[in-house]
Amino acid sequence: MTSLLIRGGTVVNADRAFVADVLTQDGKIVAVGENLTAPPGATVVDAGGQYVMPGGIDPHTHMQLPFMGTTTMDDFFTGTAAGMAGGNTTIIDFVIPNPQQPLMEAYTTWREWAEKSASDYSFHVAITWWDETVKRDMGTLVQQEGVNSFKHFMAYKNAIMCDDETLVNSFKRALELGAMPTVHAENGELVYLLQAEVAKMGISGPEGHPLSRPPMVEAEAANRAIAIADVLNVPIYVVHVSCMEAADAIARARARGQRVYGEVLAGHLVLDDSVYRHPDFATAAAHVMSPPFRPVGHQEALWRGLQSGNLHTTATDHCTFCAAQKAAGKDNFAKIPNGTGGVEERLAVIWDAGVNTGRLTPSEFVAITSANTAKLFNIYPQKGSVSVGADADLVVWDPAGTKTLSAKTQHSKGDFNIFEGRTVKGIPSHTISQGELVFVQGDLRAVRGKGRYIKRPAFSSNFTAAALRAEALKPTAVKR
Ligand code: URQ
Ligand code: ZN
Ligand code: ZN
Repeated sequence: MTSLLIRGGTVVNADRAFVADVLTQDGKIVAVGENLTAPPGATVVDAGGQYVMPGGIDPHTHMQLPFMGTTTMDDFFTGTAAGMAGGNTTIIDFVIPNPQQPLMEAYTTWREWAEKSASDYSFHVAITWWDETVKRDMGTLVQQEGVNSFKHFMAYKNAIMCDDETLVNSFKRALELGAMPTVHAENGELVYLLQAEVAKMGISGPEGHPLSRPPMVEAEAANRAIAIADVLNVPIYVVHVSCMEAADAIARARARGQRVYGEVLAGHLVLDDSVYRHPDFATAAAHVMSPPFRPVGHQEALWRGLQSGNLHTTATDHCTFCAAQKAAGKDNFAKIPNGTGGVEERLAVIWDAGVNTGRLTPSEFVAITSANTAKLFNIYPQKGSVSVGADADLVVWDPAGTKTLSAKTQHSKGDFNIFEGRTVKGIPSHTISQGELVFVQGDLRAVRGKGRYIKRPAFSSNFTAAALRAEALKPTAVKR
């Protein structure tokens, strides 16, 4: 039996913080309380002066993703290992079928790739095309494979973009199944046209990237996806909300009582679009991701969205390409593989910029880095909570510890760090995954293949109620 006692810390859950010891046995939390006794042979961690929080859950990563003619630098082992070095203990990644590829075939491929994961993982499945077999496979994925979320890329025309017909059919199917539709909200037709327009202006460098994807390109798609979800009466989760216009669209819908949820990337909270005007191509290209980092002002709107409860989770969209890969777009910014890293840095960046500045309490930090994701994707309190019966996925957080973030010291296989040079105060001293110490004072002890696939049950009650309400609201035939 593997026992671990975390002694003398302050436990922080999304609802409250309190002084307590935490005892885990065989990968589960078995006791949370004061003055717990360590069973014989138990490992004891001194958490004095530190916080004991649920391990981070990153709901948006792309490990080993084939994209834009290449494949990301981090695979499921290196990416999850890097996450654990930063206090992250679960990722929700993406199965992204090619158009016309059977969903179950893509799902099987990604499951095989993820076998090497060091920490627990789960999958959203992207809907990149539509026919009756897609509808059938969505049912199989929900009812047999524990998938309860389906992603829709409204951008990336001529690749994985889905049109309104696919959005409508898939959202409706998600409601039937009790699954959450999620969207990458950018109008791919506008992006395609603007990329050509910017190129015609003679702009080929990375500074062209944000010019081809202004905030309104995101806001239009967010509003459209929210409206479709409203008409169909299905909840919706908007990934990487990057601008005030999209955040406002979510806030307006929520004010009308619509179930809309928003995700924010750590990068969008602290970086701005000046990165694209860096004179060095490699540096500017390293920041090319979509939606782009925005002009100063949008960052504060995102923080306020998190503080107000109109935005709910944080993620990284960890999708790392090295300089040689990014150089594919040397003469045409539209060819620069889109993606940046962050799975190791998310918690420390958000603690430093959020809690240390007073924007967030420690409990709000736990909510937006772990608990809310667990709740929205139906794995709470197995994940996202320091409570008896929950998985022993924990991070011991040293609020006085400091670190300067750098590609030189990161564990990701990427060769760039979008937080390069940022000194943060508040870092993990210990990460515990499945009750095992996997990161101790800088020593990463990730084990290849130790991670488990986490099934996420379909929602039943609230979705069913929504479906019933939609039925009840159907206009009855006028009796003449
Ligand atoms: O769009 C995404 O989320 C994937 C393809 C990662 N790349 C990115 O730029 N966000
Ligand atoms: Zn995206
Ligand atoms: Zn993504």
